[in-house]
Amino acid sequence: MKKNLLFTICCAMLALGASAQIPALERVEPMFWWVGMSNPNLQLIVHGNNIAARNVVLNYPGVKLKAVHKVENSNYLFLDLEVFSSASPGTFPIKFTKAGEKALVYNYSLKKRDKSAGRAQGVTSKDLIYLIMPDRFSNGDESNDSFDNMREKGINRDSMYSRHGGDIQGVMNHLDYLKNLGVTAIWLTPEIENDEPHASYHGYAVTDYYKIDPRYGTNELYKQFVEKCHSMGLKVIKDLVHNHAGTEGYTISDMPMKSWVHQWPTYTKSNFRDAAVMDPHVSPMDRKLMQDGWFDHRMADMNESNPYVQNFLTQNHIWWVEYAGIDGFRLDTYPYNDPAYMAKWAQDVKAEFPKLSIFGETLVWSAANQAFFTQGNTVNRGFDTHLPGITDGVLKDAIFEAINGNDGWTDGVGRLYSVLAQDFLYQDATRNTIFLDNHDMSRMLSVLKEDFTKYKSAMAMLLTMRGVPQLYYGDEILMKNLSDPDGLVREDFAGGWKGDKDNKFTADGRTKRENEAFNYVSKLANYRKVTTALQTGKLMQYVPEKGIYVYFRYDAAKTVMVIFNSSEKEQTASAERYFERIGDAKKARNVITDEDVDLKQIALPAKTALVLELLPGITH
Ligand SMILES: [Ca+2]
Ligand SMILES: [Ca+2]
Repeated sequence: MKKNLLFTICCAMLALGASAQIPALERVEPMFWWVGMSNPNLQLIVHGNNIAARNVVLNYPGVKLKAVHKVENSNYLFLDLEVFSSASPGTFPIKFTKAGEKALVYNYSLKKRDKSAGRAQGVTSKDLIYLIMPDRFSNGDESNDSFDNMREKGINRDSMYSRHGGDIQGVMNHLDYLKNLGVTAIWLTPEIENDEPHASYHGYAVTDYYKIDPRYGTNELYKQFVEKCHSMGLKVIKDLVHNHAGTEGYTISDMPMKSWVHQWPTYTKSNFRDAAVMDPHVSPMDRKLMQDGWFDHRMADMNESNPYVQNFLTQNHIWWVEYAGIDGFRLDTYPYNDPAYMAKWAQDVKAEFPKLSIFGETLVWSAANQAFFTQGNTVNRGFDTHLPGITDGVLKDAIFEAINGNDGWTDGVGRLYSVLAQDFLYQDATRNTIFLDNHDMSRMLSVLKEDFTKYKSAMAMLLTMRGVPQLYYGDEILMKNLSDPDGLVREDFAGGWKGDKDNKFTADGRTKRENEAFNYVSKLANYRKVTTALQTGKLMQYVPEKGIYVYFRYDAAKTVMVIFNSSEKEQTASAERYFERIGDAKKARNVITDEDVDLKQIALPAKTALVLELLPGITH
């Protein structure tokens, strides 16, 4: 999430008390739960008109109502339950009683956990992630394009700020395409309800934490999507936003208590300076502004030190994993959150789902800044974040610098070499998600000035480097544009809508150049899929010389050499210098062309990266 992507519409500071009349019992969340979770405690949030004036009655074997909390706003009750492992799955009434009035009843269900293999299996460096903005990928169901009871109505594909009609069904219709490309995991930008009046398509202003946006589908369809992905060997990552919530959600428009969100006398935005989180010389006010300032007028900053907020968010996230079986979480705007809460959150989630993978968005400017947020770095902090990985934007910039820049101590390939040397900062850099672009930044092809050779070199590095590689939808068919504004990098995938002139999902609908790009990415991605050296192998890199940069990925099974000529001229390289990894190999196979390459004389066209699998040497 980038700070400048939204309309900024003034709104007064939030106060308690909704203007609109709410039903006597509007909702109970989580709306159901499971028996046998590792944490037996469950806190229900109950919203209803003056619900606090009622008593709560709950009788079910194995479930104890430990406490009923009344808070500032009488439209809320918080119920602390303990669900013992002895409880049987089933449904029981929770009664809200008041003398002289009919009791209100919510039938609460405790379900049996689904422990089938393949659920919540984690996304690792063995995977290749494909990031999709669902509104802009494919419209698989025209009947859900617009709803009269939602604030933003209609679709308009000519406007980059409007909804375009893409949905979960559209993604489901193209899983074969993704599978063929070599993708193994799908990350959708938030598909949760965003019932905001403007630019709601991006999904980062949640208004209902427990509901897939009807314009994307239903909760049931989302679950089916995950199950279908799993049946095809694909994993699913869910995008979570802890830091802020859309101002139209019920917990914001009718807050339980003033301290639900960070309150300021007048609208106060974040200073967007992650350095203030880690700076030993920091001004306390600067740090407060960074963490407690608002991201946008329409995105209320959650007060994550409030225990009710903590329970509300954490339980919601656990609910989605157990409900749908998703495999990983991407955490939006990670540095803006309360660090202590996020550490606790990660531990609570991992206690329930040990294999689930988690990576945090850290749009920061140095490896040290990124590494600060990761697991195992306790310097100057006194606690561990328990965050396994981050989005490695620093490596992205270094790859672009290696390709676009000129070789120097810290420029050109020298930058990439230095940034990788800084992996000592991480407990395990292979847990970082690596990428060349996403929905918040310029598309890679445009950053590389639409140079096709550079495009291939960048893709070669992305798919052979340490970490969990992530593609952004359409990069494989040469979608382009600079992110100015964001909408330009969120264009529709051609062929995703009925009646589209071109269908880039098929080879016939792509140009020759687009097919060349697709085939290049697909060949490397599918090679990566069967090459453990690229997934979990070690990395060894060499000091660049004459603008030539070389690294190896290797394990007991294979050695893959990546050699990149960053200069503007063709060069010839000999592999002798790399004897530690070459051993007695004389030849290698070019993974893209399948041609044999003589390692004594490797021809390197300008700005080209070769991916070479070493062929075993002949021993006498
Ligand atoms: Ca639709
Ligand atoms: Ca915050």
